[in-house]
Amino acid sequence: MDTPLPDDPDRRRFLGRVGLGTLSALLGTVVPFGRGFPDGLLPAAFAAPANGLLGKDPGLVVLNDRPLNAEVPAHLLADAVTPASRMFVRNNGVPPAAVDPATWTLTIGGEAVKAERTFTLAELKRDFAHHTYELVLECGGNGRAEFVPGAKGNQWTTGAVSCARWTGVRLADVLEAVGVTPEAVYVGYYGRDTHLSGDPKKVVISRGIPIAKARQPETLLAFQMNGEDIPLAHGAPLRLVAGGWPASTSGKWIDRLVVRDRVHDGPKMEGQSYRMPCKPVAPGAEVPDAEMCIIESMPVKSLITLPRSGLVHPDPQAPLAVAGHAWAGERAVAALHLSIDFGQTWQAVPVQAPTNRLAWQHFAGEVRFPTAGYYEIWARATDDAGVAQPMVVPGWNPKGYLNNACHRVAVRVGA
Ligand SMILES: Nc1nc2c(c(=O)[nH]1)N[C@H]1C(S)=C(S)[C@@H](COP(=O)(O)O)O[C@H]1N2
Ligand SMILES: [Mo]
Repeated sequence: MDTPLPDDPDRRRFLGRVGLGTLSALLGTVVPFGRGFPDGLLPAAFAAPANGLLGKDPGLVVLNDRPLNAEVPAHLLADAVTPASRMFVRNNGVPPAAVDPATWTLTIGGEAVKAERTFTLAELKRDFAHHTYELVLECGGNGRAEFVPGAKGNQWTTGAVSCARWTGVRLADVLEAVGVTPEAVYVGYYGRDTHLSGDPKKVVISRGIPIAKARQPETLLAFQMNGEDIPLAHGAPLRLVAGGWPASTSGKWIDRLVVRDRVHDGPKMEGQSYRMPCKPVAPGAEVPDAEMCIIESMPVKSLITLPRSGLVHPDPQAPLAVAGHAWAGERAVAALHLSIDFGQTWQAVPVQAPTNRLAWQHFAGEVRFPTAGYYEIWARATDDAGVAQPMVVPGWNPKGYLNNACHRVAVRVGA
């Protein structure tokens, strides 16, 4: 699928040296004539179909190239386990241009450790048991594009979600080895990306998770994704992975963790970032920071990956196969329903058990259409606490988080 980049002046203004640095980092190779690259020009590798050079499917849609952010059309997310080539990219700053696993270290400090300690990556791999889990990472802003009034930020539609197979050591085991005091409340991360301003002292993003989430068996310090070294774009050589929570809690390129005696207060933990109004507000309302609460587990959601929206289904008599994934943050998905009549009636389709807790679950079924014409297939997942996806965009909020409305695909039945 070709999704050409819109060629507007705003987009072109973003480019220049930082664009090239990112390009070089993502390509994993040098740009020999880089100094001659005209300032303000878009590296052609960011445009479909050439972004295959970046190890990405040409169908990924680049939303911003400084920092690089790209999402994945629903039909390209059909794999049971998301391959690197079909994984969305969300950067808040400039990724490190190169990482050296041989010299990489992770320092664990903060108020609530008995003594600060530094591990080499080799020590982490050698001294702690390895575990592998399939974990859903969904950006808190996935679905933002649908809020009215709109919210600033990347206009994600449905494609800022992945479920890869992560391998690493348990954060809990490493914290145990370091020695954590009873005052521990939160674990914050620091990564080695750099601020868009170019100021080396400015931290791009430093979020984290409560100590209970840090101690869950599935919370990993990961060094592999899908059985290979983590790709640079996704946090090589070491990444915190906290499945089921906003993916912003899964720090990339991490070299420092802090065990805090209070809620971590790094950049993008406070103010309005990754927070929802503690109580529902009217669309467009201004919400004081004190009334914004940190997002924890993500809500129940599903994605139809088959058929691709826009399909022409020539034979009205023939059933149409429908498949996709559903996930529910810390919860499991208990049921999945499809509708072809704009939500008037629903049919249940089977949902597989997850490979492990916090993995997405696959559904597959078929629908039959009574006559030729235009239809929409809607999918609605229900979690194991009985909470279902809303059919329309839920709870407006200032930053456009947590849109878990039913996914819809368009189908024309009949030639
Ligand atoms: N160091 C660092 N970690 C980060 C980010 C970042 O900008 N820098 N972005 C976060 C956000 S907002 C998301 S949604 C996920 C995206 O992960 P991905 O690019 O591997 O899909 O990484 C998170 N971890
Ligand atoms: Mo995100």
